Amino acid sequence: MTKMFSRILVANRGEIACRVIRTAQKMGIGTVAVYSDADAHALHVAMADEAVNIGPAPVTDSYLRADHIIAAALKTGAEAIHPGYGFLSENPGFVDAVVKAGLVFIGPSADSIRAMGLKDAAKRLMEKAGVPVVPGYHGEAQELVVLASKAREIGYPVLIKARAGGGGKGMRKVDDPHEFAEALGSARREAKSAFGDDRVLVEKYIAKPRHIEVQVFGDNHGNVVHLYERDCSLQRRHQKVIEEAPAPGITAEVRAAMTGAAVKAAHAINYSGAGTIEFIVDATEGLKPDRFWFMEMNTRLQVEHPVTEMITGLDLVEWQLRVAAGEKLPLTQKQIPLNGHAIEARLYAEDPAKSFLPAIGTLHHLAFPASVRDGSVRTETGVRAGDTISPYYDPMIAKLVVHGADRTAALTAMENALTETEIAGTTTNAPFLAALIRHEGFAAGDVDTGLIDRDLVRLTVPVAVEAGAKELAILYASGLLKRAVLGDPWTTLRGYSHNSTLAYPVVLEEAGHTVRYGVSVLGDERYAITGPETSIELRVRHEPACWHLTAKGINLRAKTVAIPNGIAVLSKGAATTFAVADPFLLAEAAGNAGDRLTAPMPGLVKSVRVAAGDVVKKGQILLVLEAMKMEHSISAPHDGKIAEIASEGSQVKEKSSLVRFEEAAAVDSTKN
Ligand code: MV4
Repeated sequence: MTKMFSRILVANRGEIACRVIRTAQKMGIGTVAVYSDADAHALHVAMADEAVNIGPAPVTDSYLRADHIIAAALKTGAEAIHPGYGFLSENPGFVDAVVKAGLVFIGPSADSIRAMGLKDAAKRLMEKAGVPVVPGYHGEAQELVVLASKAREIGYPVLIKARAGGGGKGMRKVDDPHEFAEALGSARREAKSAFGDDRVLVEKYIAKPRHIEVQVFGDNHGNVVHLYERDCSLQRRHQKVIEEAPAPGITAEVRAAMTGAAVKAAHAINYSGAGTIEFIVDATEGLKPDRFWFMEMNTRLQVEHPVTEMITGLDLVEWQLRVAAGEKLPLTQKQIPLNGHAIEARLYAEDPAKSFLPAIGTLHHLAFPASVRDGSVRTETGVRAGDTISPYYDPMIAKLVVHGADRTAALTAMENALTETEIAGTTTNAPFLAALIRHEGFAAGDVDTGLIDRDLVRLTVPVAVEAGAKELAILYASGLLKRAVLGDPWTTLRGYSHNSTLAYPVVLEEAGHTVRYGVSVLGDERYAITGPETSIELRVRHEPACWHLTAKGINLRAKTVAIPNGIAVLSKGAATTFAVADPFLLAEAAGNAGDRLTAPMPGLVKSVRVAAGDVVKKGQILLVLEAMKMEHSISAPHDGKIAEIASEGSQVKEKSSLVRFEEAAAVDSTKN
């Protein structure tokens, strides 16, 4: 007889911590959250029965501190640790330490993780177990002559890969033998700096690859099953964007071959718990049973596990807990259903129109699709309205997961889910995701890992501001719409027009300029907006979930929400924000412009290139700010003399001063 845990610690944050806690609660298991200083008020902390602070915001000081996490488990009486994904989830040293502390690691053994950690050794092991592996050289020899002759045997083009690799680092495609030595040198240097290991392997280059992975599950009684495949071919810079199950176009024959190979792979390392076998598939001639090869195994629960849950109706976290507690797998292979089609989209705080620059900001308004409606939509998130996307962690806001009877129904459900998602306060990739869902190649199931890059320009065009959005923002900012809804007789008075010179002022900040508008009431639901050049008459009706604005050339249904310093207009899954200036603060703000550079987001001053007293030229780089794992050069907006500059190594808050100029350039920010 096995006994289920009475309390577990979740060694993670964000949506996956919330996901694990939810299943634990369903099973009546107590939960302990851990959190960094930055996460004290995070959703996962609020959801757990208790929570322990494990250190400062940087992950190396908190979520990667194995010692603090194990101490937290011991202190709170947790019997087992769920690692989620990322962080310590595939760290065999952590698993050893957990076991040594007398706790259970909810995941595979340290040996299983080690067996799959190095890509060359894993491939040799899989080859021996009879799992198809990409034709190539996965041996120990590293001399140029040996590798170059192996490349000739394999046949060009070949791909050089770091054996410690992942994420495409240290990967070089070589088309011609003359380029081999050069490519090897550069792959080695990149691998050395990324992984501290410059050993490589050489493979046949697969020209039009698809990424198809098989979900496997093992228990501690020698059983292994698979839960079908997921297609994760839609990636950008090795980051998955959209995942789905089943794989488009897969046949029963190919599925049997792939899932059979995956189960064989898991058996070869006595695998226990949730795992994924990744295959690379040559999609040049459709899916064929002899055109897929083992890439690597992920020895953890994956981000995209919900698509598998949607098609099987199973709870993979529940399975993880049961297996870790010593139970046998809940179902046999034959009992595992496959129903319909599921798609997941990763909603990120980032700006596709600016090379996917990570965005930060506060989620002033956040509303997800009605998640329970009919079970066809599920949102996995770790944030709430009012939360801030911090530069310390992955900027994923949520995963939207949909299910439909078939792929077409799932695509429609996803398009609706994206349209119903309302986020104001930060830029998101929702329009990019919607463009992908509508992409004719994707819709046809013709997916491969190059799809996004081939059509990147088209997929990332900035969304045009909808006609009427600005007018609606101005009307809302005037306060007149709210009064009309509340039935204020002053504004709802029919025929109210005798005092049309009384215009309510609204001042917007538009592209660095301050623009003044006046709003007057013409009658019931009728208004006029007078701007610097034009005047427009509009009608606004209040509908249950939105405003309906009509005017010449305008027919807009949208929601409005007030956010700090502005109004967001939400429609069709996109938010357009308008900065509203308080006319009384304008004069003061104008006096401060031009002589100061402020931090566009919180971050670390990585390097300072000039000093106080230096005379600088327009465009000259003054300092480098590291934020969101990226470096941003801050350059001089005009010639001038530096009065003050932030110090190297200092942490700065959003909008705090980075540079102050001595000779302020004359800037007239009040002109229209
Ligand atoms: C390949 C390949 C083509 N041929 N191997 C990229 C990350 C790493 N885990 C495996 N990767 C690839 N390996 C051979 N022999 C093309 C890729 C690849 C890729 C693979 C899966 C998903 C997206 C990808 C994007 C670019 C390249």
